[in-house]
Amino acid sequence: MYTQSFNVPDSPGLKAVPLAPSTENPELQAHFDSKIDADGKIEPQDWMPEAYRKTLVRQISQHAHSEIVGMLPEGNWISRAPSLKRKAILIAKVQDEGGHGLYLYSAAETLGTSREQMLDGLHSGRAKYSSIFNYPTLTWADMGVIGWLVDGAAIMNQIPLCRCSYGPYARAMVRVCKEESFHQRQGYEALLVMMQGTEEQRAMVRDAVNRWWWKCLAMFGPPDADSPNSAQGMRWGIKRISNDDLRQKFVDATVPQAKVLGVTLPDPDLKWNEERQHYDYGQIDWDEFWATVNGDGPCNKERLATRVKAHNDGQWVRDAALAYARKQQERTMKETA
Ligand code: FAQ
Repeated sequence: MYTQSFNVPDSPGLKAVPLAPSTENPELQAHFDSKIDADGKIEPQDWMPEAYRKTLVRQISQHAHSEIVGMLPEGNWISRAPSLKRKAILIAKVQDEGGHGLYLYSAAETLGTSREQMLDGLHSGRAKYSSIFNYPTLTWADMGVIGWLVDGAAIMNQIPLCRCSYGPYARAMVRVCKEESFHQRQGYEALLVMMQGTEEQRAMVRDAVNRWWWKCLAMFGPPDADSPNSAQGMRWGIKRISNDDLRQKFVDATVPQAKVLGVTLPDPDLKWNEERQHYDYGQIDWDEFWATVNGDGPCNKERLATRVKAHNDGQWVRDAALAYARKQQERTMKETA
């Protein structure tokens, strides 16, 4: 549904930033720059500027945290799914999100940061994760809407990341996007079924769409003009399409889907602009977005406390796995001695 060709042109406006001159090693820097300019891939063993490494660790670890915190709003509904079929689908989806977190932590580890460091950043509240997971899931219709809109927005943002300049991140994203595509379709299908059901079910879907629509538009990040990381991220080939351009693509793709579903998106300013060949849409509440990103959303505290508890409760599993690995290593060393 959201498939974008991998050769969609990059956002033009943000590519003009010159590469920052390196004080580290001009020769290696020149080699790095030429690889980026030729749209090549940077691999873990390659030299890279420290700022590039830091930016990637920031973005990939935030992305990983989003995937695992993102398991929580839907995880809450596994025990309340309306049928065995829906329960099996939801369990599979939530497990997939956990898997995405693991690929992404592994990709970030190739940049020299440890999983412990990243998790410490999350658990202490220093690291960010996507704003969208700080909202509550009030009814079963929220499961469908998360699949349709949240996964839909995630795919729109992540397809260009399959072409990201850092090899391990780009490769991880290919599989992630395939799985997100299934997530999006299962959500949309669940909503289609509800819309063909009772009036009560239709009302539930409309209410969920109304609550999630604007939050999903904010997922793409601040407007380009207020996005401190975009220009450099685009120059390095990490980001390929700007926050605003992705948001617009999402709106354009979603409006026809809403029509098929039979729901109205909660925006009186949403209308087709013949001249721009895009939908115009209304103002996003950026104050609410920043309050949520900075820890004051409706569920921030609950989400973080749940993650910290899960981590602490799992300590014995990590201890046991390490003890087992040590034992295996000692045995191998004895056998080879
Ligand atoms: N929430 O300068 P920019 C999913 C922060 S995965 C929180 O534009 P950048 C799957 C940003 O980090 C969803 N913070 O930053 C799923 C930066 O702060 P910093 C996650 C946000 O990096 C579905 C500051 O604002 N996807 O949904 C948000 O160039 C269902 C300034 O922003 C990814 O992480 C936000 N929405 O662009 C799972 C994709 N937006 O770090 C379960 C990878 C911005 O300077 C269930 N990430 N900020 O302190 C990206 O593509 C980029 O990092 C952006 C932000 C586009 C998110």
